[in-house]
Amino acid sequence: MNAPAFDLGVYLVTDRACCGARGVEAVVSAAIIGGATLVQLRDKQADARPMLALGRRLLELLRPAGIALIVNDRIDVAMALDADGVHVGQQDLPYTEARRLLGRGKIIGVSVGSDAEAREAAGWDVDYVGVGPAFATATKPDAGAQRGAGETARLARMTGHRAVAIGGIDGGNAAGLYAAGLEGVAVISAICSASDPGAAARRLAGLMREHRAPNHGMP
Ligand code: TZP
Ligand code: MG
Repeated sequence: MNAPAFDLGVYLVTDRACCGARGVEAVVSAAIIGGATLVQLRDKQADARPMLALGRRLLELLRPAGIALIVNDRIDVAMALDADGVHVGQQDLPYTEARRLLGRGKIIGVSVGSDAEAREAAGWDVDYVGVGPAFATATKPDAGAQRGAGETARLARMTGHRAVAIGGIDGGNAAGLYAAGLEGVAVISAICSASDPGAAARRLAGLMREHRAPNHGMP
């Protein structure tokens, strides 16, 4: 069984602190209506059980909308949820172990932040890469130096995989990433910290429609 279809275009990565008192579900709901195309459950602090519970609630919102749910780091939680896939970073289980656990039927994304990581990812049969940080971000203090749109797109191309940019992206700079050839933009604060998350997602979706290249699905 092949991994489910997915669109990296407007990739919402959740953050409980950024979503605040309104809660992650309310933000995800608004973002779906606004035009988010993919959602990642990311919670570095949560224990497995509350993360599982939140994931179940998110699946109830996402399944009817036909939007895939990716789980960050936690392959065990992804499997328990029967989520659509996982995103693994450089300190998480390596890609080959993730694939062995999940099989071909799930989406696996990996983080790429350097030429060496791009070359390594090029040798894996990943479903997508997340490349960054594209711009300066306060959300992940150890993200490293910003690369800018051209450099982010170069790294993405090196991998030969479908690619999403991440880090410091918002309605003010997303157009350049789409125009540079990225299939999508992954955002935390631009949507989760927005006073109107639905409007923030709508703006990004509009930029995607206007600026994304017809042959965006790298390679
Ligand atoms: N990985 C690289 S930068 C980053 C992650 C998870 C943080 C992105 O957050 P924001 O608020 O969209 O800059
Ligand atoms: Mg990780």
